[in-house]
Amino acid sequence: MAIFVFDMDGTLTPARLPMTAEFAIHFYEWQKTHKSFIATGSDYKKVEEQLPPTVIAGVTGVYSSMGNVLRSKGSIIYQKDFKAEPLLFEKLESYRMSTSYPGMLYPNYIEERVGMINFSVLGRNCPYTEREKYSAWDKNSHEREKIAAELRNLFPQYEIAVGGSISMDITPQGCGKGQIAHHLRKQYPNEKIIFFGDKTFAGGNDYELAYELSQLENTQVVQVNSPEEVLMFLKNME
Ligand code: M1P
Repeated sequence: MAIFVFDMDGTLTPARLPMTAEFAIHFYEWQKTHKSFIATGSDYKKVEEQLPPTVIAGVTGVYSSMGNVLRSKGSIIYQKDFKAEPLLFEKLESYRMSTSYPGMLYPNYIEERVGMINFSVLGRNCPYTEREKYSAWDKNSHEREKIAAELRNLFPQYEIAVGGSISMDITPQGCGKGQIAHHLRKQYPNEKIIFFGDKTFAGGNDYELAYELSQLENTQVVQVNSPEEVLMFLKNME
């Protein structure tokens, strides 16, 4: 039996929004006959906000915070803590102070999650319209890419993944999303592992997981652009 692994934002749900009822109905039916996992950079609180309890109950496991926490059927299977050095925080503060983004900034710009830090110059507590505004500005200014490149130089001990639309995920080396590939392979040495993500290309926050899987045998990576595409692929795979 194949093991299906799904990114959450942009793959099972629109970015930072709940799974649509229509998607949930089809996906829940599909889950009854397939083994699946969630693999997300978000923390578990956001998984609970975005996925219906039926869908969460239907997966074998949820890797959250870039795979630094694994839950299965409500229990924590493992969790990897990490405390970043003060110099990193100072640097993040300085990016927030010196941004040339012309719009308003919001609180919660350094979010410490288990095993990782999520950094957003804009601030995570922004309204959805402001998220879209910053994201469009960032596409032209490349602010996040520039910050990430500088951080990679200054702190080679960390992995920096420019993930969703407004932020980047910072983890110790080896503790990014790629770790999920190896953990799954240990649990399932012989099964085919199929991963669906919306950012599996270089620079995307699914890339590390897609890349590590591509180095293993009997794996498949499916790049999708929406939850609708996921359903289409699942249907065609029957
Ligand atoms: O797509 C996953 C990403 O979703 C959020 O990113 P953003 O808020 O920038 O759209 C974050 O939870 C991030 O950690 C995660 O990787």
